Amino acid sequence: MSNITFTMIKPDAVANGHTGKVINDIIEGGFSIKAMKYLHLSKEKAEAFYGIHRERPFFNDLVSFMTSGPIVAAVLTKENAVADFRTLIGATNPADAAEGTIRAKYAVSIDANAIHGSDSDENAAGEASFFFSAFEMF
Ligand code: IDP
Ligand code: MG
Repeated sequence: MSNITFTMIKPDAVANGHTGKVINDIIEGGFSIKAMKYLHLSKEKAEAFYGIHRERPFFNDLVSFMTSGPIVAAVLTKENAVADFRTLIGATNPADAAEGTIRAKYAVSIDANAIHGSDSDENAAGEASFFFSAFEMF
């Protein structure tokens, strides 16, 4: 599964009208969309998705932000997908994100940072199957 990654266009980027531009950047970046959906996360689902961050001080703020509006979830494929997608989106804090990256262009702050990207092949597989059935990713 080293050629897949999982992404979410976060509520800030959707609310600020950046969905189309972000999808365009993803395609121009060489990624193929294997599955995509537009949805509004429940509190329960956001808490489960971010379970690995449960002990971090920003956990409650992260869950309330991620449930504040609709998101776009997608599974992407490309050679070296996880690392290349992290490069395309830029650093967690948009103030540190390299010029031209999705976070540098569209993020508002370290929490409202426009987009999620998986950090390992293992997490990419788990996150993709959290949102999509095997048949939706066919
Ligand atoms: P990543 O999204 O770049 O992988 P993580 O450290 O996995 O960053 O954090 C997950 C998400 O939690 C971030 O994308 C951001 O929305 C939020 N976050 C991370 N660090 C902070 C912080 O210090 N304050 C508030 N929110 C944060
Ligand atoms: Mg992360």
